[in-house]
Amino acid sequence: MLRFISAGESHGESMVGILEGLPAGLTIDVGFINKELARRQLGYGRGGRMKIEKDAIHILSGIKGKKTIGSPVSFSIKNKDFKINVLPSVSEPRPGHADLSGALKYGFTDIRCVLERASARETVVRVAAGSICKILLREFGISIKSTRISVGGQTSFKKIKEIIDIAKNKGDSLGGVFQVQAANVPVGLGSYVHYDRRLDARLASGLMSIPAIKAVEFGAGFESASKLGSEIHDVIKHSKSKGFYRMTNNAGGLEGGMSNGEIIVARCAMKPIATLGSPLPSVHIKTKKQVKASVQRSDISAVEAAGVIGESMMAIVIADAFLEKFGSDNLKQIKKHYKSQ
Ligand code: EPS
Repeated sequence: MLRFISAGESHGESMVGILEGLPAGLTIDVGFINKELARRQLGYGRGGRMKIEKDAIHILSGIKGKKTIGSPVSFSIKNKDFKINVLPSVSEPRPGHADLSGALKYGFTDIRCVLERASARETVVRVAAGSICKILLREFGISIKSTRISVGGQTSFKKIKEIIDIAKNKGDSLGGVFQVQAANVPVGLGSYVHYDRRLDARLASGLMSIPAIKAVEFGAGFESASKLGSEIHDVIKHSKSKGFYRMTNNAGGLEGGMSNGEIIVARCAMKPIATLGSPLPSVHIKTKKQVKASVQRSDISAVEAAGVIGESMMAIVIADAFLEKFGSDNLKQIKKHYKSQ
């Protein structure tokens, strides 16, 4: 079993991760991890923080030379904007953010205690862990990529830039839709026997856990609900070169909670970022008087970055399911198991 845990506050000293359950003998390419971290920082509409940070992984354990040794891989990513102890307290919860529910849950009157951890800065750790999982998966030809489908309902980059600029000038924000897909995933990852072993459920959970994601669908997803069975189910074929395959991929590579050998396709809907330059009405956490929500430095839109994070969550979940099926303690053995399928 692959386990992953993160720690760190947005303006704390460092973001930290532990990835446990990797086989021994995997060569870790730090340059690749840093490139993936840089991809998470990109996209039109990002805020000032991305100009401050140049995220880079510092591996602390689990690797000797360049290879994994089976022990937990722990790592940190420094926050250049480390200033948590001098930042002012926050009393005006932002609608759409973790601010209010988080403060009520933990009994805080300073919302900063919530927003520091609820920040999307945490996703830098997911991308670091996800890129390590991608390194494992590419040993078996599995590749994962993402595409921005739309921002604020627009699909052309020209229009997207325009509406992001307008939103920025108005002190507003935008969400969007991105797609994540995994190619060359072998048949039978996940399982139909229990709810918590289903690959679709595990992928949905991983993707839904990305901050601001409000919907996840696979393949034809919501559209399939209005179709006939004969229109939507992917006809099965067989050829000598391809083996079993499907004529279409409305199932998004997932049937019965398992990978079916086709490309796994997920789409995620991201709500607009909760911090607004022209804030919505809110209520002061102590006085209970009507106020404007707090304004924190933030992105206007971050759909492309969310796509990179989606790739990472998909990589972590698929790597876990892959190790379940072919797993063992070292890469050589896994390759033997994989070949013998
Ligand atoms: C982010 C870091 C944050 C925000 C943004 C994404 O840093 P700061 O709060 O210092 O600007 O830019 O986070 C949010 C949108 C959020 O709601 O917290 C990052 O590293 O991606």
